[in-house]
This record gives sequence, C-alpha cells and structure tokens, in this order.
Amino acid sequence: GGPALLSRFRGALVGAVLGDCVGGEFEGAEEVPLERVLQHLSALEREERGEGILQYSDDTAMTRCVVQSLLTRGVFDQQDLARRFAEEYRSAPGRGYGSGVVQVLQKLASPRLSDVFQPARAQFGGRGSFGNGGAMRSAPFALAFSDPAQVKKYSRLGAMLTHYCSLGYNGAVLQALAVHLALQGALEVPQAFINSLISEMEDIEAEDQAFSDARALNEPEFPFCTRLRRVKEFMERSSVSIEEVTSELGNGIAALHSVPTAIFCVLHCLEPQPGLPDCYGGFERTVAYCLALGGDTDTIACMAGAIAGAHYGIEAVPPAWQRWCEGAEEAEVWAEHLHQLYLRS
Ligand code: 8NA
Ligand code: MG
Ligand code: MG
Repeated sequence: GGPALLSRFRGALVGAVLGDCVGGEFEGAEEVPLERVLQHLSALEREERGEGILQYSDDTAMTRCVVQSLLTRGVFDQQDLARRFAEEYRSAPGRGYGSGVVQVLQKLASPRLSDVFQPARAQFGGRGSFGNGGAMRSAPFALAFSDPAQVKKYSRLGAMLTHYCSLGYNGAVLQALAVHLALQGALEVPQAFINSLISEMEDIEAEDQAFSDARALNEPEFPFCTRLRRVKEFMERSSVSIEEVTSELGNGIAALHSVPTAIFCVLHCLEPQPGLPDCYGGFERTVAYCLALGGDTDTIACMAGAIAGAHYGIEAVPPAWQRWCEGAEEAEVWAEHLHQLYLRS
C-alpha cells in the first residue's frame, strides 16, 4: 500500500529542498507565532509574489553536491564529493553556511590535500563539528543505496568530510536511516518506526569514540538514543507544547538538537493537529510545525521534509509551494535518477 516507490523518492528530495527554501524565512527566530507561519505558507498559494522565488541555502547546496557525486560516480567517492563541496562553496559562498564549516570548505579546495578528512578532523581543537551540517545533506544516501548497511556506511563517511565529531556524523546516519525506513512505508506503524531507529542507534552509539565525545560534551552515553526515547514519550502523550519540544528535544544547530526533533515533527504531524488548517495534509502539517518551532527552521524543515516526502510521496507536496522554491524542479529529476541507481544497487 501507500505511494509508489518512485513517488516516495521524488517526495523525499523535493521535500528536503522545499523545507530548506520555505524554512529559511524563520531561521534563527526565537519565537514564531503559528499565525506568522500560516501567513508565510498561504502567501505561497498566490499566483504572484512580490518577494519572488525562495532561495535555497547551504542545506540544499550541499545536498545537490551529494546527489551529483553519487549520480556521476555511481558509487560513493569521497575525493569527488570533497571537491564538489569546495567548488560549490567557492562559486556561491553566501548560502548561509555555519561559521565553522567554511574553514573546512576552504581547505578542501587545496589541490595539495591528500587526506580529505584532515580539515574536518582539525575543527574545534581536534574534536570535530557536532553541527547538523552533515545530517542536513544525508537524505541522498538513503535514495542511492537500498542496503541499510551501505546507507549507514556512506552517510557516515559523507558527513565526516566536514563533521568529524560522532555527534555530528551519527546525526547524519540517523537522518539517512529515517529516510530509508520511510521509503519502505515504515511510518505506517509509528511505534515500530521509532523502535527501529532506537535499536539502530543503540548499535551505532556503542563505540568508544561516541562514549568519549558524549563525555567531553557533558551529554549522557547514547545521546541520540536518549533523545529518541524522549520522542517516544512525547508520542504517547495526548498533547505536547512547542515549548516542551524546543526545550527537551531542541531546535538548534547541533545535530543532537535537531535530527530527533525533525523526526518528532514528522511523527507528531501524522495526525491532524490543533491550530493547523483542516485542509492541510500530513506533509503541509509537518512543514508548518517545523517552522513554528523557531531556531534552525530551514534545516529542521529540510530534514523533516525529506522524511515526510518519503512517507507521503510527491502527490502530497503542494505544487503551489514547489513553484516558489529554487531547485525543486531539478530535485524531482534527480530523484528519478537516484531511483534507478537504488534499483541497481
Ligand atoms: P558548523 O560545522 O560550523 O557548526 C555550526 C556551529 O556549531 C559552529 O559554528 C559552532 O558554533 C558550533 N559547533 C559545532 N561543533 C562544535 C564543537 N565541537 N565545539 C564547539 N562548538 C561547535 O556548521 P554546520 O554545517 O553544522 O551548519 C549548521 C547550521 O548552521 C545549519 O543549520 C546551517 O544552515 C547554518 N546556519 C544556521 C543558522 C541559524 O540561525 N540556525 C544561521 C546561519 C547558518
Ligand atoms: Mg541552511
Ligand atoms: Mg539551518
């Protein structure tokens, strides 16, 4: 049942781009009244928009690099991907990159660089970045590889090119796994979906590097599992406030404070929610809810958009919204090519 696999692929990639473009409006805002979110979204329904096209940010710019590298090389190629990140940053540095990652992107441009992971390893006094910049671009790994072992392996390596801290790259693995499961229709049974993610992360976080990174950052052991269990508690409650979500799951630029949050947004919006228009389907609810959280809205909506798009399929993504998003049309074409690669993998 549910949408066809190709529709899910298109939904995932278009959903990611749309979340980034539409979410950019509120990036960094501390509080976003739901009314403002709904105004912003209803303006997309108009034939004419004085504000014009919504441009994509670093989230989509880097996602496009991952897609193009996978499609061109047909395999994961870290040298090729590193070169594309560097070239993308050189040609469009104003896409809203995190303040730390730009150093990595500049170093990756050096033709003398032999170890492409070295610049990421040197970040933040050798601890590596825990930002969500690896996770925001990890959906394509779920679209290129059907084998979950490969999804995990390559989403991790792909993130490590800029995010060498386990709290950065494990967030990318979690995001890719959520898209991987959603493509398979796993969100039809929400409890089983969250349980699968928890059990995957129990394995992934059981390594010395993850233990020492968590300790250094004053986080509990198994930090992603801990947050996912909180997601599960929220799912079991009859109502959860925006304040509880932002204070307990987070809405920040750390992967730990945004990937479990994006997953929660998708789960929470499977059902109609008070305050959101009745005419909204699940995809629209998810995007609106992400924006209402404030904080890193473009990235949370990008990640939730990818998961929701994989679940509901492209038919659930409003064409009126897509029309105003830079890069949405191309994303649809690339999703079809990734689908071919996935079927061959
Ligand atoms: P990043 O790797 O530069 O990390 C983002 C930030 O997190 C850094 O600038 C640091 O402040 C902090 N950080 C990360 N790791 C460490 C560490 N080990 N020790 C201390 N501080 C650390 O960038 P990224 O690629 O992860 O990007 C993350 C987000 O920044 C994305 O959402 C992206 O869109 C961008 N961004 C966010 C905002 C916003 O207001 N939310 C604004 C502009 C850009
Ligand atoms: Mg961004
Ligand atoms: Mg962001």
